[in-house]
Amino acid sequence: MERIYIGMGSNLAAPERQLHNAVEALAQLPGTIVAGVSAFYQSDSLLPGQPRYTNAVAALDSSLAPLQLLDALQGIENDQGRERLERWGPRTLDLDILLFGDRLIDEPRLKVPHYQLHLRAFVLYPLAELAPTLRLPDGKPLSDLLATCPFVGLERLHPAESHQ
Ligand code: ROI
Repeated sequence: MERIYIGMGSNLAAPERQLHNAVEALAQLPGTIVAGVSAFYQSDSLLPGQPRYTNAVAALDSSLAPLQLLDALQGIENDQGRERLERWGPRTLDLDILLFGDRLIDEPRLKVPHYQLHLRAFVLYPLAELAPTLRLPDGKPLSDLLATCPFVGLERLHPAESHQ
């Protein structure tokens, strides 16, 4: 079993519902346990002209291999109606592998740690809720990344609003 962190995002078709359904689907994956889910956070899209996003992070303990997990995540995205019309387009569900144990993965389909992890407040703050003392595979503490990525424009939803 390895500890894996998944970034989840949605900005279409009832985003909070999409994230809930995603957590349920993650819990059904073979050899996988959902060890925790952060609060949900809303923020403007990094690209103008899109609806606001709801984001969260899930912690998994899984015996799936990285590409098996990637395939499974893409299956969940597709099951929840994801249409790949344009890169960076609005989406019902985005599931990204942020961290996979201490692994460094550099394959055409999968780069881990996620290449924009350090830039995205909507990933770092929910991740820190689940794992405040986490270190990245290079030994850098997550708290260093938080220090250079201000909590700006993020709205943390009350758990009652998130977990409906
Ligand atoms: N913006 C926010 N706030 N959250 C996302 O998950 C997100 N995902 C994207 C782009 C369009 C870059 N912007 C985002 O892919």
